[in-house]
Amino acid sequence: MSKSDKLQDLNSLNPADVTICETTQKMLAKAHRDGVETAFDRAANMKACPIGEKSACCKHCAMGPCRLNAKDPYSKVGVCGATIDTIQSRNFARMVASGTASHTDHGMEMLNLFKGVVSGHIKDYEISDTEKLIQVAGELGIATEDREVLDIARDLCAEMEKTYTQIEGELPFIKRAPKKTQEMWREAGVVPRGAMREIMEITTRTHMGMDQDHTNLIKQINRTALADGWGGSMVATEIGDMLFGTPYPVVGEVNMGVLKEDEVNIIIHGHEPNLFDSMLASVNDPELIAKAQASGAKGINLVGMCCSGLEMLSRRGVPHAGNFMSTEAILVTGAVDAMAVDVQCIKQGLAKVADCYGTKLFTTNPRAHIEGVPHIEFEEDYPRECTDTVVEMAIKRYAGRTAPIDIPKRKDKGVFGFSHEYINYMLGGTFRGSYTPLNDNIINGRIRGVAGVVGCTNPRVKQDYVHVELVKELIKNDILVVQTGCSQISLAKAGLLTPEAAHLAGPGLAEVCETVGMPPVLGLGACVDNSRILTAVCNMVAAGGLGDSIADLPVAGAAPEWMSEKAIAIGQYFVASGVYTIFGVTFPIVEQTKFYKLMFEDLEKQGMGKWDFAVDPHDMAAKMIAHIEKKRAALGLDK
Ligand code: XCC
Ligand code: SF4
Repeated sequence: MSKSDKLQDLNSLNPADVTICETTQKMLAKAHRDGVETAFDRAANMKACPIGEKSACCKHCAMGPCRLNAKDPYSKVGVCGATIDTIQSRNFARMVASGTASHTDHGMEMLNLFKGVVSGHIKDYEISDTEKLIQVAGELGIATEDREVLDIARDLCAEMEKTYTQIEGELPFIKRAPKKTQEMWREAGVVPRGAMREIMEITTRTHMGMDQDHTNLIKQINRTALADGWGGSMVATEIGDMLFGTPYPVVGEVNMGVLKEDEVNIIIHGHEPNLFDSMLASVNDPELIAKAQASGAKGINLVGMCCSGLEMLSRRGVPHAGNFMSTEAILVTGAVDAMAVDVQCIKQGLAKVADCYGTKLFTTNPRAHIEGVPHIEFEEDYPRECTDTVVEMAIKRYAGRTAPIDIPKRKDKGVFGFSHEYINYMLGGTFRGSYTPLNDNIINGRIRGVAGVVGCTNPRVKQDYVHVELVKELIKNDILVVQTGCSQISLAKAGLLTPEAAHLAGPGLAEVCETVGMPPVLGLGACVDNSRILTAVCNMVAAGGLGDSIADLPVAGAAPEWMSEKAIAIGQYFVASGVYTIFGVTFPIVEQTKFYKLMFEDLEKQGMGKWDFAVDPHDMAAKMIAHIEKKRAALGLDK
């Protein structure tokens, strides 16, 4: 294709059709003028495969690959005889395996870091929340009275390590769930032992010629997913809090306007908070600041993107430049001097865009290199070696900036950092024994229920649009919304993470928000912090008056623009924990199959939640509201 053909092709995509994010629109238009392609263009040019989209194909062995008919799913079987239900459940299982592996691997890295800090050989980080450490240790049955913090911490490391390595028994954090939920899991045979074991077992059970009954495989799907939510993710969140501090509300700025034309701009994009924390130390180093100034910059401006950015926004108020579908677009500003990435959700396409605009892109994690992108390994024993180098390279790029700079001016403010502890404090007081204000307000109907709206953005739907419309509709109907991940940035850009947004809420929720001074939409952090939602629902059950298992609560979850396997694992652990969960975009199971019915209807009969699907945000809201009202009726509220 010649350059002019390519420009023509790029210009056929109208930015306003693919995103409601004003700054991303501007940068996409600029990218087109510059002849630069992004994932939005590629999505438009790559039609999703209709068979793969519905998960109606299998390539688990060389007798295939086998393609079944997604329109007439029982008309064919694979060469081995595998039915549509076997093929779909195996594919789904592998998505859960990969998603769970991602969060548990992240959690295990956090545990290794924590172990290094506790043993004293890692010196660049320290325990910053001992209160949390003692509380979690106590919860896991570790003696805490009259003991040194480091002693308790050593026992806590050993206990939390079981999350990964235990071969028999139950994951430590299973204890946190309501008794009835735990019993339901035991009865269904889905209590995870250790994440490594579950991921190993699910991988073998999906090999050719293994588990070919979706009603049996679902048990391992649930067990693996639960090892994510109540295992890897929960450990990552809790250790993150112990090391970097438990979040409490902080005002932060989001959107591309957080870049500064006259400063050295550095973006950290990824998932592990340690890289970001060390980068924060580097950019505050007087020597490096002096170097930046010597090169003509006013200073060094550090901003986040995606999940580690959310952790740092929640804990330290570090500005956040945008969510997953803005990571290429932001490079088009020409203002990003360096972007350092670690793990997960790093598009390979970033390399080319960075190259076009002279941004120095670095990978830092041994598990995630990108071909052709320089790698500066981040080592926890000497973290500053990596982060200082990135800063130096960014300063160099600043000094030699050649590309014209075009930073969209828009910045939005929001309140972030609602940990489950803070939600308790704000809306709970003492949550054991008598009802809390949160439960009271749900019981009296001022708040109808709670919805978690989380997850990615995806170029197959208009970026941010589904998130924003859905959340607006929910709060208008007096449903309190809690958020994690990229979704939270969508809503922050729309201004809904501010107390002033209370006027968009229904009268009941608005009254509660105004009394407490809180936004109707609460940002809880990164995707691993979905575990905070699990803990919050446990607290709601413990506070009383709303039934005795998670499945009894008037709550619902949604990932309206999901794209990753991690999102599928998260959805599955919410379903297995008792939460109605609805996804948008597309769903990787053919309707009218037995596996679909199992996921969308039958799990609920076992005391779990269930899956649902809708593309349109208003349909999605209506379904979530209907579910919440159904649960209210079952609890005998509003009589
Ligand atoms: Fe990735 Fe965590 Fe999805 Fe965002 S929400 S696109 S998984 S960065 Ni987690
Ligand atoms: Fe085909 Fe069966 Fe092999 Fe899958 S496992 S590719 S369905 S023959």
